[in-house]
Amino acid sequence: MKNLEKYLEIKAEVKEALAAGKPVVALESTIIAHGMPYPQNIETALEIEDIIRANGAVPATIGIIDGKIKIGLTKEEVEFLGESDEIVKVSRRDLPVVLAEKKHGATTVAGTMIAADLAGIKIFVTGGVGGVHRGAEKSFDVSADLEELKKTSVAVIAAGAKSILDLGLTLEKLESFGVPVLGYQTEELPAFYSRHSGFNCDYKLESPEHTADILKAKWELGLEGGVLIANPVPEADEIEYSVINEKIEQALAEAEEQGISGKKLTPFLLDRIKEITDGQSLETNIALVRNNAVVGAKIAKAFSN
Ligand code: PSU
Ligand code: MN
Repeated sequence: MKNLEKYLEIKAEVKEALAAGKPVVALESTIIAHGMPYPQNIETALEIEDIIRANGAVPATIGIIDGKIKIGLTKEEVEFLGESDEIVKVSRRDLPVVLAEKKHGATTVAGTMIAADLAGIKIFVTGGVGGVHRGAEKSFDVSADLEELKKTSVAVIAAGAKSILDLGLTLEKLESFGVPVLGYQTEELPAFYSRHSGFNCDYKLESPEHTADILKAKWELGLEGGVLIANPVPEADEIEYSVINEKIEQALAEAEEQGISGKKLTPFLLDRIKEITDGQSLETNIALVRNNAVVGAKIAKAFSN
């Protein structure tokens, strides 16, 4: 690729691991800048890196500083993205502008998949992916994350999709796009805060090795595109679907009243749900990301063998 170094900087530790074929796990930064409040955003981001390390892989948190995509942020850079109000939420359409104008950016699932793929990282851990929003038949609000899963060959480990989305329509889109939705030791699609959604995954993953075999089969065949690995929140940390659904409906109604749409919608909903649940949704969010980090590191290890 032409001039890649102009736009991309890989941290030494990550570069060495990639060169040696060691397991590396990509992490996103929208969750830091726009998905969680300060200071839990920074604490969680740093803790997740430690969890990845403790499970035998090298973490690469991805973000944009001064118009450069950083594959592996320093602690100071994570803190900066978590503290500043000047961070652009960067999906595919935002990337060229933020790089050319030398701005700071936090990458979404789509933005992080693009960057990870450019760096040669195949395994990516996050909390939740974007999808088809409820009411999308009117608003047309479908996350660019889904289009990215269609074309970019990175495996995304998430706790399913949040019920701020229309899960049924999200699954239909992923099916059309040829994206396997794989339940990690579950048949049911988890719904982020809750382990249950009433929808099924396409297939059940038994182990990290089983997962790695499927990823290899897909990409060695040249079947381009991502895979969604849905890993349910631990039972002790879940919020029952019926309980959280009521809060979500309240937050959605407020968003509509206030005319909130586009890239602001997901952060608004996350923040309101946290307030409405007295912080309980944030606790659950942190717990599920931790759990995804453990599973993601194990999958990265199996995949690199
Ligand atoms: N879901 C969460 N937390 C998040 C996001 C989603 O529970 O922080 C972020 C991710 O970065 C995801 C993005 O890629 O929101 C989707 O935004 P949108 O719906 O605007 O595409
Ligand atoms: Mn959207």
